[in-house]
Amino acid sequence: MSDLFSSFTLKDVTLRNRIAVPPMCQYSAEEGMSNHWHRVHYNSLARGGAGLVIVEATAVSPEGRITPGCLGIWNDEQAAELAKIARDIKAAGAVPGIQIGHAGRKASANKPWEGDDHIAAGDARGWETLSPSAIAFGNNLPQVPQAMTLDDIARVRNDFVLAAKRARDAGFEWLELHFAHGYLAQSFFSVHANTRTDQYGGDAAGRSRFLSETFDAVRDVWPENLPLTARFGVLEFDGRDEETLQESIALIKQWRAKGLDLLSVSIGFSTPEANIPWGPAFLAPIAERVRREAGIPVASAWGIDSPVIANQTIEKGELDLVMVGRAHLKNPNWTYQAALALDKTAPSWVLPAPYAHWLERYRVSEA
Ligand code: FNR
Ligand code: 531
Repeated sequence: MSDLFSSFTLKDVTLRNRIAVPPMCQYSAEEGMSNHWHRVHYNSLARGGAGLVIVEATAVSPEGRITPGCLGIWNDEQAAELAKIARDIKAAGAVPGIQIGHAGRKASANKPWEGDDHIAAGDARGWETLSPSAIAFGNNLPQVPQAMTLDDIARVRNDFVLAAKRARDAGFEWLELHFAHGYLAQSFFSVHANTRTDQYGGDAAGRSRFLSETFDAVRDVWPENLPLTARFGVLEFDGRDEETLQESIALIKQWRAKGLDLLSVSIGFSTPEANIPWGPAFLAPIAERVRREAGIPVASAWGIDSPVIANQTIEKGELDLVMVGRAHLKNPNWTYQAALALDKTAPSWVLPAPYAHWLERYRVSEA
């Protein structure tokens, strides 16, 4: 039986355990460029022992950033700096992953700690947003986006392809497409955001066309031997959840057949009216259903910060991989502490030789 500290192999990539750091925006970039903060942040997470560290939502184009502080991968200079982060993560023994995305109608926002709302009209820091239809997200993000033309759709799809190529060439070994959380791709899928009457709207096939075409185009350029994954909001908690879940699972099955290697099960966040039943590991049973019905390995996050619960989700076969987000911000050594809490002997990836020698020969107290 697998547990939290079993290794996990997907394609040619083996993670040293089942713990992943999910993408978490730092809102600390300028013009999409990473800097010393990103190096320190990702190094500490990788050194902490997780098997996989996924770099935060990285925009495929300038207008695809959530805030002016978001990372980008639309030019070679950005990719060259990101390559250093990929190398650092790998040097610390974790697999370097990256999430690429487009924020759609949630773009052009202030940083969360500076309001989390749209940048005011007329402020030069802001920009026009894009979405399948001209529908704003709600009172907090009231800017009405432009409904995308067919040319816009083709261009953004191609931006994903260019971003995937740059991520590949920068040394990332795990790619996650951001198809979740009410950003552009999720908006195409969502009945709350997509009222188009052309081939990109309407029934489930129409609302999933942008996602599937983007997936196919990225599949063509991402190496066969490396994991290609997506994060997707499989439901909204908006009262029509069974219908959305069934549509989602049917779609994931199609992507699985075309080469999706793992799905990170998440929430749609396409409507401010959702009633989300927050609680420890509340999404794990839904992820298990996706795993079983779509026949695909799954990861999931959301309130899995107790080592015992994290381990249970793996042992029960709910998840293949546990995403531990905010708990890693509190404690980048979460994995080491989880190993101690679960009575696992400290593995070499937690105490590499340059540390273990000193700690074993000249024993220091556990306190
Ligand atoms: C996030 N989350 C997130 N999700 C995502 O898909 N891409 C991203 O870039 C981000 N950015 C982000 C920033 C910050 C500061 C937080 C707290 C969260 C969501 C994140 O990956 C994770 O799903 C949630 O934090 C829930 O997991 P935890 O924190 O309960 O373990
Ligand atoms: C969603 C979130 C909601 C509530 C608590 C924590 C996280 N995330 C989504 C993120 C950005 C920050 C908020 C992305 O997917 C980029």
